Amino acid sequence: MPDAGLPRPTPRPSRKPFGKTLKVGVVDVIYDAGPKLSWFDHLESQLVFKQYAAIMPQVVKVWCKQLGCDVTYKTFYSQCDLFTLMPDDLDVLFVTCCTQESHLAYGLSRYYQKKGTVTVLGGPHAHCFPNDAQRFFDVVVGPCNKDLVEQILRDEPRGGVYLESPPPTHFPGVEERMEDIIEALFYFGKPMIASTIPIYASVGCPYTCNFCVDYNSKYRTVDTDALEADLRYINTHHPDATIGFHDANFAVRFDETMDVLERVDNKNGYGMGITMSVLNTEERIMRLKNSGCRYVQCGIESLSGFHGKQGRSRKLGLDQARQGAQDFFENLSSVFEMTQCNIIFGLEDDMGTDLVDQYVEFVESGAAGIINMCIPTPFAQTPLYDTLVREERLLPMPFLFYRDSYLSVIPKHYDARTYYQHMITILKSSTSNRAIYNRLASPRLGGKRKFPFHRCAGELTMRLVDRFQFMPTCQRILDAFDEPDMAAFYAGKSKRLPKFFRRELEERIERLDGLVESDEIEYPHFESERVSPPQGLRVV
Ligand code: B12
Ligand code: SF4
Repeated sequence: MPDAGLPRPTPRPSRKPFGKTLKVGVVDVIYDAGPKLSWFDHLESQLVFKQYAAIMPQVVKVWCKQLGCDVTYKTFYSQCDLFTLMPDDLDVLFVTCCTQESHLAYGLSRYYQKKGTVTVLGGPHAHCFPNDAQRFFDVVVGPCNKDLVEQILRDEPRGGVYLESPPPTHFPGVEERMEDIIEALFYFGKPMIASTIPIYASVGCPYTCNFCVDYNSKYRTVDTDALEADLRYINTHHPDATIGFHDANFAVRFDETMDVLERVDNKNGYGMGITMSVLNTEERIMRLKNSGCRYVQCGIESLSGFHGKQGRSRKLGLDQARQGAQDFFENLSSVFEMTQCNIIFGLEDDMGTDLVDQYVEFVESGAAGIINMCIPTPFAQTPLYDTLVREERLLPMPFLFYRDSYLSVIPKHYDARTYYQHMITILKSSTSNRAIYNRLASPRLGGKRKFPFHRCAGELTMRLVDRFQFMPTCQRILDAFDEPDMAAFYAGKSKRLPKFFRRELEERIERLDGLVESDEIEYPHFESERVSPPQGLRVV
């Protein structure tokens, strides 16, 4: 059952419930490109990371405005000095960030605390590592609705408290968020080729992948009337913009979501992430295409556990799994302009060189478009994190290394040096002559390119990033294994951060001098293993 029956809060008239007009800031700290930016970093920040703006900070901004506050909302993607984004005289500052940017969020919080502002952290990092964040913020929030925001604005709590509420049953629509969408995602007030308008058709996910924060979330489609209103608004006012569905897993209730897109006769292009098992018929794939879908992202996660993603109970041999993935993506990328395949190399079932060979074959076959190769990251509040703590395979890496290229865990079946060697082999294959030829040559010449060359720009960029950013960083880390402190750290014999990482840590936090001590970032407060974690609530 969709939750169309859930009560919608009655809109409240604008008022001043806090005795005065509170000055409030909302900052989405998206990306730290480091202290010195090359021209490529500038370009990447503008075209890629700017587009990572989240929906929830915009929602919080709308709520604060409805509560009569004077609110400034900004995103930070390394486009300027973080400390000049906001007015200086804020009463309350809301910040959100992923774990890899938490050092910047911490610095920003201290900067405003010194001015007397109450600082609040919500979002992915607050969800995963509240204990660590409580050292730097006055308030850290988990699930959060408008009443909780109102409570924080009224009480202005301090001292690192943790607060949570039931999640919202309704999100402000695109029309209410539009000025923030323009601020965050458009260029000079207009949508450009990279611009998206982010919306939800659902929140949560009914699947239970052990590395994912959504493994135990409750899946809910948003009110179909609200989705319809959003789509009609976008089609009428911004027909050239691309819609970005920020659902953890799009259209799990496939017919229900498609019915809305079809009812609206959606003409805007859209992109989303979806589970392979949902796309199990040709009819579904064509329904997606005909409703405007241009970009599809699917997670294989691992060829070792591939059968699960396809909704099969029988475990496949690696060769069969690779062939299955290849067939699936070949079909997909002949229909959609842009496809992305997410792989996490080094999950618990991954082992041996056969797996690496199969990934190389898969990548070079040119079947998938963008290959998003990830390193397992130990986000807390997940079963994988609990296992890593229990088995003492969680390395004491500072959170700013919870990003591409940096391994913060001891993989179950690879030592770190071998792991990096394999990762480099796979990354190299994504820009090998064979991969480029298979992917970009037209079918006339034996390749698999179905769309005009200029439509492959996104994919080419990602492959160049792999070759010239991701892979060289992996190579530098691999080379550093010759330093004894590095080898000892990755063997779990020393907890001291190797000099190689300390140098980068110091470079990155130099900008936070006088706000955070390097020790505070170097030694995060990790969450402990949960003894009886909440069970998955599978609602499909
Ligand atoms: C949509 C999405 C994206 C989109 C949009 C970015 C975004 N931040 O939303 C795109 C594709 C761009 C993206 C990119 C990335 N993502 Co992402 N993404 C998600 C996803 C699937 C949904 C987020 C969402 O909107 N959920 C729905 C909302 C309603 O639920 P919620 O997030 O649980 O929020 C509740 C509370 O946390 C709170 N809340 C949330 N935000 C805020 C903000 C404030 C101010 C307050 C007060 C409260 C509050 O209220 C909500 C309602 O109760 C999540 C998975 C997940 N479930 O969160 C991953 C997730 C957030 N992504 C993740 C990661 C790692 C990334 C990348 C770093 C990947 C990469 N290597 O490039 C980038 C970086 C993005 C960035 N800098 O923000 C991780 C973050 C883990 C972490 N602790 O850091 C997650 C959790 C997935 C995972 N691995 O488990 N992502
Ligand atoms: S299917 Fe995707 S969103 Fe759902 S639990 Fe697995 S990884 Fe997370």
